[in-house]
Formats: sequence, C-alpha cells, structure tokens
Amino acid sequence: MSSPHLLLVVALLCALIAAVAIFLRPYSFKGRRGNALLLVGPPDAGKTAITSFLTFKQALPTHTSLQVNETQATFSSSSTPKDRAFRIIDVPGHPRIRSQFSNYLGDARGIIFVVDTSNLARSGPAVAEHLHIIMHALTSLPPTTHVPSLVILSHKSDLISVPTSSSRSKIATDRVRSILERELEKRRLQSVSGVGVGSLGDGTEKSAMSGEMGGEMGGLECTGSEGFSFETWEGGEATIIASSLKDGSGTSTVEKGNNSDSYEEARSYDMDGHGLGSLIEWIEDLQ
Ligand SMILES: Nc1nc2c(ncn2[C@@H]2O[C@H](COP(=O)(O)OP(=O)(O)O)[C@@H](O)[C@H]2O)c(=O)[nH]1
Ligand SMILES: [Mg+2]
Repeated sequence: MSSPHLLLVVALLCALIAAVAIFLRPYSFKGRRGNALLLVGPPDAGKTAITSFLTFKQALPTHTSLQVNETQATFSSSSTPKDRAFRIIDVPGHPRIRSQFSNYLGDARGIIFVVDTSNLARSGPAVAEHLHIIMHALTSLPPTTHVPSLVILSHKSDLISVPTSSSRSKIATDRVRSILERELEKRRLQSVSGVGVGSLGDGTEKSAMSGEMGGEMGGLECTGSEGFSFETWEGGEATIIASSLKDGSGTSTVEKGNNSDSYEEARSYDMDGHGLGSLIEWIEDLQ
C-alpha cells in the first residue's frame, strides 16, 4: 500500500476509535445511567402524596405505607427531544424499611429526599441521621457507578408562616438548609473525632453508625474548612427546592379535578413554593 493510502487508513482508524470511545464513555467510565427516581425521607413528609401526583396527576388519599411502592411516570427532558419514562420508587421512612433504598441505587438517576419543612425545627436530628445514611451510601458507590443527583425537597411549604412580601420558597429552603447543615456538621465533627454519632439521631434505634449501614459512616466530607455545607459537599450535586401540594388555605393545589387540563395547570403551578413545578423542572433537567 502506498504511504498516502496507509496514512488515510490510519487516520480513519483513529477517527473510528475516537468515535467509539466517545459513544461508550458514559457506560464505560461513569456507569450506566439508570431510570429510577427514589423518594426517600422521614415518615409523613409527603413522599406517597408526591408519588401519586407524579404518577396519577392527582393527590390520592395516602396512608402510612410499610412497603416500597413502585410506579411509572413520563417526563419531558431538557437534554433530549423524547419524553423519558422513569420508575418512581417510594421508600417508606420507617427505620426498619428505609434502608431498602439501597436495593435501587444501581438504577437511580435521581434521589428526592422529602422533608416536612414545618416540623423540621423539632425533627432536625432524626432527619439529618436519615439524610446522612443516604449521603454515606452515595459516597460509597463503586467509582464506575453513575452517582445519582440528590435533591432535598423542602415540602409542605404551605404550612410555614411567611411575612408578606417575602419569598415563601426562599424562607422554606433557607430553613431546611440551615437546620440540616447544622445537624450534619455535628455528625461530621463526631465522626472525625471518633465518637459515635448514634446518640444524635432520634434515639429510636441504635443503628445510626453501626447496625444499619454495617460500620462507621462517612460521606460528609466538604472542600474547604468551613464545616459542612451542601454547596461544598464532595459527594456530588445536592440541590434544595421548595414544594407543597396544598395552598395556604389547606386546599389541595392538585386535587382540582382529574382531567389532563388540571394536570397541566398543576404541573406548571409553582407560585413561590406552592406546587411541584420546580421539582418537575429538576427531573426534566436530570442528566
Ligand atoms: N399541608 C400539607 N400537607 C401535605 C402536603 N403533602 C402531603 N401532605 C399530607 O401529609 C400527610 C403525609 O403524607 P404521605 O404522602 O402519606 O407521607 P409519607 O409518609 O412521606 O409517604 C398526608 O396527610 C398528606 O395529605 C403538603 O404539601 N402540604
Ligand atoms: Mg408513604
């Protein structure tokens, strides 16, 4: 073969190898991207109500669930022209069941940690313990696994009192951020100093550091030396978004009917912390 031909063949081969490498990159280096959305968080936060809204376009009456509930829902996507179908996995918050979220981690694209904003001042330590378990699991994934995005949903934002002219959404997310950052910082300091943080939880179980996850829990490392913050968390992206399924009067914003028009209305309904509009945007933006 003459040398110009040889050069051409080599160049084509290189181009082919580069194209294959680019095509396979998400699979070979970052792991397969799953299609599950996991709803986790303490009991009574609103996980099942949100699942039913995302799935059936309306809030159905819920009751305390003692098993994982799986449904399907389709969302448009900001990165592809096609709609994307997700498995929605509603994991009850009861301490004996909540660790089952880890069975779905390999297929998780996003994790939605739902918090009842209105009672967080009281339940902060227990909620932080639960979130710590999730963050520990995310930071313990094998390096080849795609790490799902995490959103902390400052839910039931209709129940907090907000001075007129203030932003409900900002007050709700600021409250969740400051309480959880403070509690997670306590846990981080205790684990650094080697003192078990089991006593920081709600006291209903001794599992926090040893039993449930089988060993010491890390996963709260941050860049910089300012203590724990979601912004500097090394485990990945963690966003805080406000939502509610009811308006200030206690009327459901998503029970207005069961035809698709009311769904469209509720879907886009995100008036400063009311509705699920910001959460749905977050799902549509998932990479
Ligand atoms: N005020 C208010 N109540 C809500 C909201 N979302 C859910 N709830 C209520 O909170 C209670 C617990 O909801 P549920 O979905 O069963 O919580 P789960 O235990 O996390 O699955 C139910 O009575 C819901 O009607 C909300 O945005 N605002
Ligand atoms: Mg439930």
